[in-house]
Amino acid sequence: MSDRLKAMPNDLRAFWMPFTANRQFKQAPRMFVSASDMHYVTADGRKVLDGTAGLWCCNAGHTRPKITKAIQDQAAELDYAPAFQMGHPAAFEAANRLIDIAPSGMDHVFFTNSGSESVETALKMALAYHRVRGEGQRTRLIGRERGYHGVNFGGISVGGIVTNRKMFGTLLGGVDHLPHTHLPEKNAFTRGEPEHGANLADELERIVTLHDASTIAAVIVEPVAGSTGVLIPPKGYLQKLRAICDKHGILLIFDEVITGFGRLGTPFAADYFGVTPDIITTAKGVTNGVIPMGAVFVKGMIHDAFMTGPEHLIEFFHGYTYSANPIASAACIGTLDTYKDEGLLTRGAELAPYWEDALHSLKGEPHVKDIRNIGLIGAIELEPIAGQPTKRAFAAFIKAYERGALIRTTGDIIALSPPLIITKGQINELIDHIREVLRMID
Ligand code: PXG
Ligand code: PLP
Repeated sequence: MSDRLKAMPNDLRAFWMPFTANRQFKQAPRMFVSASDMHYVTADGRKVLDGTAGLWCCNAGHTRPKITKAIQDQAAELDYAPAFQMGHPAAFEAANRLIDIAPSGMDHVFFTNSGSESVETALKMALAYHRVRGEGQRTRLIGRERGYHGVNFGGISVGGIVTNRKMFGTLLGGVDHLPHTHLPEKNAFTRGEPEHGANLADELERIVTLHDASTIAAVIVEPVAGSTGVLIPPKGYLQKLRAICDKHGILLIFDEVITGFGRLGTPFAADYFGVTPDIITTAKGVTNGVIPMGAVFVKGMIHDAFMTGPEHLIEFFHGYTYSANPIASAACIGTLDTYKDEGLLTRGAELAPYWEDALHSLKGEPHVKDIRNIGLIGAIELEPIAGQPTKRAFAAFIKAYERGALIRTTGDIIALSPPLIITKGQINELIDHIREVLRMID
């Protein structure tokens, strides 16, 4: 990298940063200038252990050679090709490689550029699917409280995060929400899937009764809710959702933007829970976070329902300028090669018991009121400072960064999702940083 890009910029005003306290950041900027494997390097030359795989996306760690080379080679060979009515080989190769690792039956892929776009794509597919089959009255979409499905209008409508919704008008109509499954009184400090709460899936029956099944197109949930603090589904809950959807002809969409690509120790959360949805939305890990790309996986029956009518007509009026961009497609292939070479899609399963013990060793440390874990995901929920929610966890984030560990906080919850290449020694290091931080903060 050029020295110019490694230097601190002299003016931070122009860039309006996403999901950031801009004024606070610009007073004391935290800047990464390089990265490799499990570490970032800051502008002042410190190494920071990555406890969050960037933003849950760098599952293979940083600046991995096969991915870098794939991108470099592709950029020099074919930089861009029109995405509509034209193709290029890497796009088809990437799609084929993706369905090889997808749950059986998910045999077509639609490319997008982010998780948010994958969600919009899946919701539109669900509506159009019913319409092409002659059930165009199925227009309702069901999401869940505390769900995160990106930031576009469909996603925030089915999503359940108040701050992401309240400023933006009336959103999509015809949306209803399941209750979230977070029951701390009953399930605090559970290791893995909690015992209590499967009955919350029955709320879907209530919603179906209220609106009538014939009006409902799809249910969308994260198998494990990530953004709102790692809410793990109660045992049997997802199976129940699947059964209710089947009973009423409703499509089930799993939003696997975080859980996809090995995060739970299986390729997808659908594999982990043994529940196959009709559509899976992904992004992040599809290219190891290196180049924007998302992928929506669909069952054959959905794809095939569109493949009727005159063959010269476009079947699905949807797509992005950068759907299956050549460089993103190459990054995807390089990423899947890396996952395969290093067994990363299942490595989480080997590490999960060690990870679980390390996380739960924080029980009893100051402020800790719950600890949750599944695969290589963890959450440490802190008691908020009275009247100042989020402040305690944010203080932990800053202290951890200063000590040399990147963690992520949402509300007063510390969320962890390290790259799947983490070693046991690095797990200890990460947890020890957090232990020290918890003892330091107010
Ligand atoms: N669905 C789910 C389940 C997600 O977790 C999105 C959709 C949107 O993806 P894009 O690529 O449009 O950001 C996400 C993204 C966090 C955090 O710290 C989580 C996400 C993004 C950034 C931060 O919890 N999830
Ligand atoms: N806005 C305008 C004016 C456009 O011409 C286009 C695409 O051609 C878009 C938005 C959509 O952009 P994208 O395909 O990158 O999502």
